[in-house]
Amino acid sequence: MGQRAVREAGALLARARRVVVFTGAGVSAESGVPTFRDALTGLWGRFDAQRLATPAAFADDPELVWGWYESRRAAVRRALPNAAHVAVAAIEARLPGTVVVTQNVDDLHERAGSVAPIHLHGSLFAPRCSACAAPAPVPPAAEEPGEGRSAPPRCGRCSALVRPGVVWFGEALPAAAFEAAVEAASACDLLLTVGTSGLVHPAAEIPLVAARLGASVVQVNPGETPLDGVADVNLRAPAAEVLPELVRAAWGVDVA
Ligand code: BV8
Ligand code: ZN
Repeated sequence: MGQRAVREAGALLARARRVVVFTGAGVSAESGVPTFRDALTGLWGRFDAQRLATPAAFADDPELVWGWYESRRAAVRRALPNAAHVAVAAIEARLPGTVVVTQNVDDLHERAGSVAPIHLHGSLFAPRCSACAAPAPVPPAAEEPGEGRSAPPRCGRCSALVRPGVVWFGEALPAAAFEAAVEAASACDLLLTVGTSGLVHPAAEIPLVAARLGASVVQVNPGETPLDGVADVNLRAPAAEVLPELVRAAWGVDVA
């Protein structure tokens, strides 16, 4: 990784007083959780995520969609947080008041020690009733997580189908989560955007809110994104490799 860019980003982090860390699927890639665009490896290779992650797909074939989320939950349960998640938790520990905003529906930030990440797109671990929205129990880890269709449970209160607790395409983001994320982005002096293609709205607005209000922006992504021109520093490297380098450059601290 270009050491000059890491030093520059480290200086911004060392000076920062209020940090927002904005993450996408790329932060979990090195934990073996496929990014959204390739979330369809294996059986799912023949489906389009953007078609499956919709209310219409669930209405049309609840067992197919529930089975897809079951298999993604099983993959996350098998995964471990990687050094990027640990580095994010280290930033929070060093700078209380750091706000983590994630588009991910996995729980790897929490398992790495992040206190209360804002989940803009919900969570694999918060199923709810599709009719009365009552929270439903998280299904236990199946011995042999199926890689196929699976019948969603029924709501204990109204017997309607239980649905994944995620935000599907065409659905509004949870207002409280989005407002909290906009508020944090408006008040930060540094926004670190990690592992997101920046293509899904309105979540993709969050880094722009921070930049517009004068915050510095550091981007971590091996690939190009629409944020390339917005970022003050682009760290073109995998997150698990460069986030520990960034923390070391800022504070001389070694992430476990
Ligand atoms: C809404 C939960 C309206 C489900 C997700 C045209 C223009 C603009 C917008 C739209 C449009 N047409 C439709 C829309 C709206 C749509 C949208 O934005 N579509 C896009 C595709 C154009 N948005 C919506 O529908 C949203 N709702 O608009 O509602 C409304 C308003 C009011 C009232 C009613 C309705 C809802 C969007 C939420 C969808 N749900 N997830 C699930 O997970 O199954 S989105 C899902 O995809 C993820 O949560 C994530 O947000 C997104 C994928 O993005 P990333 O996380 O960035 O992941 P991706 O795979 O794309 O990229 C990975 C990146 O990591 C890459 O850049 C890669 O280079 C990098 N990387 C890889 N390895 C590493 C790495 N980086 C670092 N280290 C590595 N090792
Ligand atoms: Zn119900």
